[in-house]
Parts: sequence; C-alpha cells; structure tokens
Amino acid sequence: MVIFLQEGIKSEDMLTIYYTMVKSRHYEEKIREIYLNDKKPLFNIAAGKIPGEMHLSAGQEPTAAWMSVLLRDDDFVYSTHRPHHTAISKGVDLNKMTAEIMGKKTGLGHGKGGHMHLFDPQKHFACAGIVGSSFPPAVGAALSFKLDGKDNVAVAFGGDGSLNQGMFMESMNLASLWKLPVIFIIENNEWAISVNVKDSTPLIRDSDRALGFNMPSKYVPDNDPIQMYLAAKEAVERARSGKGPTLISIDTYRYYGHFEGDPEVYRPKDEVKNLMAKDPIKRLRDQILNEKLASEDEIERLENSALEEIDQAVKFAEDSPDPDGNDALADVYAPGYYEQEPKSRGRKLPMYMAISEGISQEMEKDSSVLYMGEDVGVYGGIFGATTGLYKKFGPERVRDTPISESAFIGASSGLAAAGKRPIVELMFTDFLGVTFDPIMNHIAKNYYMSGGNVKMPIVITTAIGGGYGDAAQHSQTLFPIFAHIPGLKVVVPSNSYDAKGLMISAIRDDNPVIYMFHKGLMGLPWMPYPQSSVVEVPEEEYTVPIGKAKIVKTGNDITIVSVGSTVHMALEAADELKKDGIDAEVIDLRTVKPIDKETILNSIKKTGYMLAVDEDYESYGLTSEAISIASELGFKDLKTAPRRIAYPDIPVPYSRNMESFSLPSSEKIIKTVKEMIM
Ligand SMILES: Cc1ncc(C[n+]2csc(CCOP(=O)(O)OP(=O)(O)O)c2C)c(N)n1
Ligand SMILES: [Mg+2]
Repeated sequence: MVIFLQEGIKSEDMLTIYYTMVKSRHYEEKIREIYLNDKKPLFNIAAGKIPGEMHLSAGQEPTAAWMSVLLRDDDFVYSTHRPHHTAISKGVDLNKMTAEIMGKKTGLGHGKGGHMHLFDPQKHFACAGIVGSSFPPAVGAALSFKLDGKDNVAVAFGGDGSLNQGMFMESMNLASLWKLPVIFIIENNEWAISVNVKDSTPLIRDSDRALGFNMPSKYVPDNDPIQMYLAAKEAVERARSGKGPTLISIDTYRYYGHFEGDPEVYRPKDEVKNLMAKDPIKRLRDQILNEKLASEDEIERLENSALEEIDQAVKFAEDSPDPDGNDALADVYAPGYYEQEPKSRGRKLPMYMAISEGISQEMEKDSSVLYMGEDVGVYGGIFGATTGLYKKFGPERVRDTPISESAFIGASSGLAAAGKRPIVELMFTDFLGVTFDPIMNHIAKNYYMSGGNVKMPIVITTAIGGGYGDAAQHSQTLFPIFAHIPGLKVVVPSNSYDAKGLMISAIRDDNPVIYMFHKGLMGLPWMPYPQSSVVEVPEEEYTVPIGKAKIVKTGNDITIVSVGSTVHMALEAADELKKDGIDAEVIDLRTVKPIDKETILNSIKKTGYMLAVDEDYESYGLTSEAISIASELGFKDLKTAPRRIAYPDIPVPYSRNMESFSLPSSEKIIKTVKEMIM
C-alpha cells in the first residue's frame, strides 16, 4: 500500500488502470487471432474477417491507461494508426469499435473508416493513419475549450516517428503560445517501422523537444504505468486550471511487428522476449498484490470481466451485417439546405468589403464562428477579407496566427469537432503545399470516415490568380487540386454580390468549403480590378446557393463557361461578339465543386456550342471537367467539339509580356468563338 499512498493514488484508480491495461492486451490478442485466421496465403491482407493492415499495440498499454481515470467523456483524444489501447482507455464503445474493425455496418463509421480511422463522437475520440496528424486537431479542440472557458483537455498521441514531423513542431508552438489545454504524448517504442529512434532523432530524451517551445515536459522511463499516471495527472491538472500544455514522452514497446505480417528483419530476435520479461501488466499485477490492493481472486475476476466484454464485442461484430457496396456512396457530404433571399438591392461594394460584411454578420449572429490566419487581425487580411473584424470582435475570434499553416488549418478540424465554425485563411493558394494533409486527409474525409457522425463546418479562404506579375509561387489558381478531393466544396465568386452570399452560405454549410477569391477581383485600391466585379450588395444577410451556376448573360449562339476572373473576360467578349452578330450565353459557375452540370447542359441544348474558359492550368483542370460534362452528357446537342481556353501547362512567368501572353483574355475568347462558329 505504501507506494500508492505516498503518491496519492487511490487504490480503485490503480485497479481501473490495471483493468484497462488487461482489457487492451486481451483485445489485441483477440483481434490478432481473428485477423490472422483465414489469411491465406500467409498474411494476405485482402483475406479473412478483418480487411486491411493491422497495427497492434500490445505492450504499449501504460501510455494510455491513465485516461480511464483522469479523463472525462467530454475531453478529446486524437490518436494514431496504432490506436486500440488509446480507444479502450478513453472508453470508446467496444462493440461498435470491433464492428468497425471488421468493416461492419454497425461499426463506428459504418465500415468506412476501419481500424486506423475510429471516430466515437460520444467519447470524443478520433484517430488517423497519417503520422503526426493527431497534433493539430488537438490544438483546435483545446482552443475551443479555452475560448469557451471550459476546463476540458485535449490529448494527442504520436509515436517516436512523429517527433520530427512539422505538424508536431507547429502544434507544440501554437499550444504553448496560446497556453492551450493540450497534452502531447510521445509513445516511444523505439521503432518507426524499421527505423530505430536513434537513427531518426538526435535527442537524449524526446521530452527535450519541449524546451524549444518553452513548454513543461515529463519523461517516463521503463513503460511504467504508475509514473505515466503521475505525469499525466500533473499535466491534466495543469491543463484544466488554464496553465497550458505539457509534453510527456514515455519509453514503451510493442510486442508485435509494425503491422501483422511484418517480417521484423530490423530487430533482434530476442528483443521482444527480453521486453516481455518486464511486461508492464505483470509488474502492475505484482505491485497490486504486494500492496494488497486486491487479492488474486479479485484480480482474476477483473480479468474475466475484461475477457467477457471482449467476447461480447466480437460476437456483436461477427453477428452484424456487412454494408452493401453502394453504401460507399453515402456520407460524403453532410446534408443541410438553407436559402435566405435578399430583401434589398443594397449599395455598390467592392468584393473585399462584401466578404468582410458577410463574415461580420455571421459572427454577430453565431458565436461559434471565428476567423484565423496570418495578418487577419489588425491588418484586416492581406487582401482585405477581414477588414474591420478585429476591431469589432477582438483578438480571440479574429486570430492572428504564426506562419504555421499545418497547425492552424489542421486545428480547424478540432475546432469544428468541438462545435465551432472556423474560417481559416490560407493567404495564397500557392502555399497549399505546406498544409495539404489536414485539408485532404482530415477536413475533407472525417465526415465520411466517421460514417456521417463528425461534421466539419469549416471555411478555408484563399487568394487565387495572377495578372499582376507575382510569378510562379504567388499567382496560381489550383481549383482542381481541391475539387478533386471528395468531401470538399469549392466556391469562386466573381463579383461582390456573390462574394457575400457565397461566404454566408459557406459559413452555414456543414461541410468544408474552400472559398477561393481572385485577388484581381477584390476591388483593392492597390490592384486593378474590373468595374463589373463591383456590384450592388444587399445590406442584410442572404445566401447564394452552393452548387448553382448563374447565367450572367443569356444568348443563343454559343455557351461560354467561365468562373472568377474569366467571367469578366467572357462578358467583355460577348459584348464585342454582338457586333459580329454572335449572341453568346455566359455562365458564371460560381461553384467549382459540386459543378452545376444542369445549367451547362441546358445551355448547350440551346446553343449547340461550348467554350470553357479558365485561368487555371489546362491539363486535368476545370476546363477538362466542363468539356467532359458536355461531351459525355450533352454530345447529341453539340454541333462541333467543345473547346477551351486555359492557362498553358507552364509555371506562371514573371515578366509582363510573358504573363499576359499566357493568361486567358477577351481577345482569345473572341478569336476562338469565331473559329468555332463562323
Ligand atoms: C506522414 C506519414 N508518413 C509515413 C507514413 C507511413 N508509416 C505509417 S506508420 C509509420 C511509422 C510510425 O512510427 P511511430 O510514429 O514511431 O509509430 P509506431 O508505428 O511505432 O506506433 C510510417 C512510416 C504515414 N502513415 N504517414
Ligand atoms: Mg514508434
């Protein structure tokens, strides 16, 4: 009893930790048995009751078991590709988790996520298969707690392999900077697949990483569940009392291979045997007996009860139906339709003011809306999208961030899961490269992988386009990179009316919306813009439906499909073409994804010709998509092959002549239209 009393640990807590560890261990052994059964030929991952890869965590139980006594259901946990012990420790529904692992309809994600992508919204647990990706969403959830004055904590797990990920460093920095209630846990099992931590990380102790972020840390040696509990207790208390984050690193070990089937050529054969000799469960059991916290019989009863729970969960999963093939099509986008018609015509505003007005009105109405990004505060955004918001809503809700796009854009998924409606600004779309993982693999897919249980109401605003000599890294458009990813919506306003309405729609949408504004349409005093982008904007709130194109000029002779900047070129061209007796119809797509096929097809039914015009690269781009819609679904209505004007497949050049040579223009449109129909 002495040790426990000295440390101030309640005996029932120790027994709960023991129970959790035993349950996790037996669970892994059971899952392994089921997984390996029927894997013929040996380790054929496509065969057997459990699809896919399997990463087991037997041996690592001490890293997580403390959660069973120190965390509440409403605390958040973000875990890794090796998640079962963490899920069990957080109290995730074992029936649904097992069903998910078996790919069943009754699973946590209805069979869409699988063992690396478990989401339990009741227990606020999530995990992911991208190494290092647990950290940004934990920062987001923690930010939400802090903003709401709650005493919750968010816990993020990562392996030794995640120690050198940018997402980890950026998240540590944000958490420390903003004093967020996050606990970062590094489970150092020495191996990242076959790479030993000595060959990846030049640190004496992983916890030393915290020094660079002015963050307190704890190092737990020897896979010790009690030391881990004590370290975590301090970290949880620190977080709950508003003192900020802690990094805990624990030396742990995994008994099985990186995945089931791993030939383990990289580690000495006797390593596991030596590790098992100091098994943490056995050690804790001995300690409990020595301290007389429970008798042998009581311990046996605990173990049997864990086994029973597991058997029940396996039975539930095995008895559950498989999903049908076409169930795959559900849960890509959250439903929800709203329409708010404008009541007045309003006054003329440039696009940047229309955008900030829309955001401002939504922020006033809905306290869950907040805006984060670089220079979005006092500065009002490099392109003015947040003009006036900082003054009105203050630094908490209009939040300047360090240049850490992975962390703050990644944090938006945690904010959304915790009930916020974040808007995050990627200053230039060209910077997408440093933050694509959170967008592509988490924000876009969490709703689907969770079987429609975790919504991601996030707006990512980003500036697009060239025409002002900013060259190859600040002038791109890149619609298709976003539009290609299921789960994302992509909107592109061409004028101030649409800009405000689409922004309000995007904020209210329960799905992630990429809001792409063209710099040359914003109406900024220091950048030329077409007068036709400055139109009347109603003062009150209204929506522009996402997924609905607009015919901005009706005509009978040819359909010009355009978006953003090219709408203005198309309108100018249509005016000129009139002089030659050509009556062009101009479609402003307004939404790139989902694209409005109906409006395109109805138009070509009338005109028989289609020209798609876009400022993005030609190959695999928006113009390719428009042409494929016309050819595949409207072929019978076409009098000649559809054509396109797009950016040539070259990086954007700097010098004026070269850039204007490459950009679409009204002259190019006029010339192509005449070639097509005269
Ligand atoms: C960003 C990323 N890079 C590489 C991988 C492939 N991969 C999956 S697990 C893993 C090793 C991870 O090691 P560690 O973080 O120590 O976790 P452990 O497997 O030891 O639990 C690698 C390289 C991945 N999933 N994500
Ligand atoms: Mg590892």
